[in-house]
Amino acid sequence: MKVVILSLENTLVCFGARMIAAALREHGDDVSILFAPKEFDQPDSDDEIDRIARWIAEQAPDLIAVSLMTSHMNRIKPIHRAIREAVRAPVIWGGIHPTLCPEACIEFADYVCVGEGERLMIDLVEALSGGGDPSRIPGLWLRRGGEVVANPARTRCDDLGDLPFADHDDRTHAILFDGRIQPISPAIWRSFIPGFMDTQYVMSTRGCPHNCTYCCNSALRTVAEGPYLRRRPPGHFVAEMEALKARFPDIKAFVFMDDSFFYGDRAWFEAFCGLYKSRIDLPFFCWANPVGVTEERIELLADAGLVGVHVGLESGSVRISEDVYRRNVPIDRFYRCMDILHRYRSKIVDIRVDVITDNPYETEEDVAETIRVLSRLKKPFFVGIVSLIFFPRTELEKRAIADGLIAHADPDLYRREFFCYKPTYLNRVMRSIPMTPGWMVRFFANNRHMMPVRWLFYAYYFGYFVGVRRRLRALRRIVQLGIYNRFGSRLDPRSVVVNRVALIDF
Ligand code: B12
Ligand code: SF4
Repeated sequence: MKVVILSLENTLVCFGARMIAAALREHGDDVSILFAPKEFDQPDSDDEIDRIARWIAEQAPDLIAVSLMTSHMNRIKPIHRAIREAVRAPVIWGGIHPTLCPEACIEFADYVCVGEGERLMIDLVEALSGGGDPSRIPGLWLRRGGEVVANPARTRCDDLGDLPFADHDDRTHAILFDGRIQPISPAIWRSFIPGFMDTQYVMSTRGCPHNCTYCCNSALRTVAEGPYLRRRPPGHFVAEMEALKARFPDIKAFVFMDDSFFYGDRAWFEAFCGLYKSRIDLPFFCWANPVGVTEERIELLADAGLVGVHVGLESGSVRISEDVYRRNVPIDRFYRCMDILHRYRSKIVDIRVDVITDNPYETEEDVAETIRVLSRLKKPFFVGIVSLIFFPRTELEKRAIADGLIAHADPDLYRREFFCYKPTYLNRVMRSIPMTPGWMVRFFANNRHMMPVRWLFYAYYFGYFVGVRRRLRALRRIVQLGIYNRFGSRLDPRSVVVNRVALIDF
């Protein structure tokens, strides 16, 4: 069967679309992926929408599959209308948003996939091509006459080692880039990678051992039966990277996108690190919840090539962390995690602490407390600030609806970019932390009610921090990126990574 998959994500990572493509390809289907990456503030022009619909029609698909996050809902509607006008093939929507809000998606699509899609898509393709009846496929929602059929969820796949590797066959992929649909050239690929370093993204797990209220894991774990937290065998995970390295010889680093890479027994880490060192031997980055970061794990991973860890603090206020986010990360565990990472500073060059801001449950004092916690950390480190979005079906969304703060599925909530936090005084103080002495940060936060202190901070912030310093860094970035682009394939991966990290500007 001919299947066209459409992805609207703003990068080319797109694990969901690539996993569906890989499963169908293994099943013997003819699959193409169309990537249509855009930022939220870049609407699609009529011409672009028309090109997407025409390109899909030219492939003469038997089935059209669209992968969606909540934030893509505003973009997909006009595109979907145009596809409907151009092609008669049925349309299935899947991904995190259709999984969490199938009732909203079945108003548009013929089929909606709730949960993991690899096996469901094979069942659907078999039913559609063999004249079978798709109406009993577990996890599938569909419309029959005027009725919606909502099949019970499908049990999660419990052996990730059985799944094929994500699809990277660029010959069957196309991209909407510069207003037209074209093949993915190395130059286009690079323009989607921050810092222009050749990086590939992979995941060893599905699920997360934690259950923070603002995160989709709090909702996802309830949508299907079967084990929630699963990990690929080390050999399967490393073999995928080996295949990627062979296919993209210029790769300089891997990014492990696992929700929380740091969990599980020592045996997994030992086996993984041994294989990774001997077969891949490239720098890698990952994400961590502080409670999973132990000296034992860091020692093994740093030796295997770990160069960057993004640690979730989210809030330094005990009230917000415990009562609102239910993070179960005591502040002393966070400090211990940061101390461990700093002990491996010679190897781990990129330490980033993520915090959530713009939370209506937070008082100014809560934000100031987060700033104080960050101001006490040893430098250098970066702060990644994200603006709280109440994603649908999360525990925090339910609480905010009950408290009358928001309405469920308000499209305006999802139009916002994660990283565009409000330009408040305290958010700016937070942003300045990596480059500002701790005592000065605390002075600005503690005396925030005194006007002269605010003026002093703004003079420092706009004059030096975003003014002179920013321009100097921009200049340095232009020079270094020029060097990477010209000589990148000949440079040592670790030195590229270290230099690239120095260019990150939070
Ligand atoms: C890796 C990751 C990324 C990566 C890659 C995303 C990707 N899709 O590959 C990057 C860094 C690019 C990314 C970006 C963003 N992300 Co993100 N990301 C994740 C993360 C950690 C894992 C997702 C993943 O790839 N899982 C593995 C794959 C295989 O699973 P999957 O995508 O769910 O796909 C399966 C099913 O959903 C289904 N499926 C998927 N597509 C389709 C299509 C069809 C037709 C079918 C049948 C089935 C199907 O089958 C797949 C295989 O089983 C999740 C957290 C999580 N636990 O899900 C957050 C998460 C998805 N991200 C989130 C967000 C908010 C974002 C951003 C919007 C943040 C921002 N910058 O503002 C951006 C997207 C920006 C944009 N404009 O597109 C939210 C989404 C919330 C929501 N309700 O939409 C999540 C859930 C994290 C959270 N806050 O809770 N993300
Ligand atoms: S640790 Fe991170 S990924 Fe896991 S539930 Fe909490 S926020 Fe989500």
